[in-house]
Amino acid sequence: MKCRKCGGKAAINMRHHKLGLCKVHYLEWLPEQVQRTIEKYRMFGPQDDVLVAVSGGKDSLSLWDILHRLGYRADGLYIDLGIDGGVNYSAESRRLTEQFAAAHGLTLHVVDVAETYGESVPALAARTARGRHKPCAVCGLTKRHIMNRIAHERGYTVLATGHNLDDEAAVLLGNTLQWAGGYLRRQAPVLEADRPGLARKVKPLCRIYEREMTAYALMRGIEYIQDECPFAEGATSIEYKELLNRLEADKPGSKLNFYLSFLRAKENGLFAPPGAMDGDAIHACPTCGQATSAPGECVFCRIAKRSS
Ligand code: Q46
Ligand code: ZN
Ligand code: ZN
Repeated sequence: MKCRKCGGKAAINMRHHKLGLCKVHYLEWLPEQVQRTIEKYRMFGPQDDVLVAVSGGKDSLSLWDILHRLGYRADGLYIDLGIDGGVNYSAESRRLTEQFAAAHGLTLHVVDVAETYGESVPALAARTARGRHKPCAVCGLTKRHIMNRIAHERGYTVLATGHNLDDEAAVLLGNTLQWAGGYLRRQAPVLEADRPGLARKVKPLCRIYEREMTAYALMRGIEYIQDECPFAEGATSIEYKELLNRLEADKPGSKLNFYLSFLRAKENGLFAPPGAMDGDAIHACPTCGQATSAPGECVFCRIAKRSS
């Protein structure tokens, strides 16, 4: 396999694009793809202040690296969830994130959940019915809350996350299997701010295969946390990813096609609500001001209050 650009030895072969590239040209090609995604879905421009949610994993660190290489103003946000699980997951991912920021001279905000709200995510979750099995529900809620808060307080206009194509396709498969209309309607490369003054959420890697992100991180020499969060084990999304991988192995491009056809179908009105939008019941939480559909205070504020 040869590089299509220079004829040298290809470092990666992307069957779905029928494209082989050497290291030099791959490291040029991938940021171009991300730039095209940013433009196609009108995610943000050079005038925006972007906050990248960084977990210490390959996707978010590479996203931060790419945005920086593309010349965007992008700062990082690391949320220390206080997850140990025997592998010191949070401590190690935090160390790697701080190391990356320091090496590239980038601005990183760190929010330590236990320091800020009195308890780590697993401890917060243990107090609620939601936390009976896994802390993921409370974890997701907490991350969303903190991302919105920091973006708002520090004046970022855009919040970028490192979800790649495999992530998005797996979520899409899960939602499709249940015909979860509300979720299908909301799944998109761009989520507009739920209130004026809040940041819009964007996923610049939504068209990039997970395998392509791993290759990028390795070729750029980015040191990232390889362990998954210990609570991710057994998640159905992992099963869906494996299913999609089997499909992809048989028919290269299936994953991308599944996701892009969904976006096109949606553009053509497939999931347009018949009447009122389901966002009608949304109001501002009286405590933190963020949008919520819960009656009265938002669920996060209720959980946080119980621990303090
Ligand atoms: S939600 Fe659950 Fe993740 Fe939080 S507790 Fe770990 S697996 S990190 S994306
Ligand atoms: Zn080349
Ligand atoms: Zn609230």
